[in-house]
Amino acid sequence: MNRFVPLAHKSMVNLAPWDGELYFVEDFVSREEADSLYVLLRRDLAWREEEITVVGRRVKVPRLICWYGDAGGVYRYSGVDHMPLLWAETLLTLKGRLECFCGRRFNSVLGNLYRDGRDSMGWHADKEKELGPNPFIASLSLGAERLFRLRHNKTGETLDISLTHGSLLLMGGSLQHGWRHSIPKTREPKTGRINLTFRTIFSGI
Ligand SMILES: O=C(O)CCC(=O)C(=O)O
Repeated sequence: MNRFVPLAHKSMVNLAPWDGELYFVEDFVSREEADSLYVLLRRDLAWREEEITVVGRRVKVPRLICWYGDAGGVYRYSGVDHMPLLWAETLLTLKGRLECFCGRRFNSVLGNLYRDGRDSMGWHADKEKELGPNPFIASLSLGAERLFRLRHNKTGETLDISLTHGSLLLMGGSLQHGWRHSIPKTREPKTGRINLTFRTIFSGI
């Protein structure tokens, strides 16, 4: 069983009642650091609009994205191949810190920029074959607080977590098989939010 227990943090509570592991660290980075990371990453990362095909129609993804990582780590989702840009310095530093914290290696990061409350992410699970049998994902949030909603595939039970500025969410074990997750649109006035999901791509799977 590919059960994940963060090496230095065995006391963290698994928030998933079953089928997987979900840990939340509210202040992974301090408010001051989160403020400056947000400004730097919003300005410097290569944010771009993406289009995907949904029932034969081209539609714009409701957020901006960017993809960085080791050379060769191609990742396919929503029918689109994502070729990584080579690591930006700030992302590499964050990756190192997350690797120490989690006791895991990452070789890529997907960035999502939600410009306001109209930007969102639909229901999905991160279980593409390139992520291995039980994907482990470290997800850092910067900027406006947004709701992260999980729904269990069989029972329909939902779990809500408020992803705050500077917080870290860890997803592991069978979570991506038992649950789907989303960032719903909101009518509340929201400023921008950056989310970075550090992942491990297993090439050649
Ligand atoms: O923005 C978030 O916190 C969620 C990101 C996410 O679900 C993903 O990148 O797969």
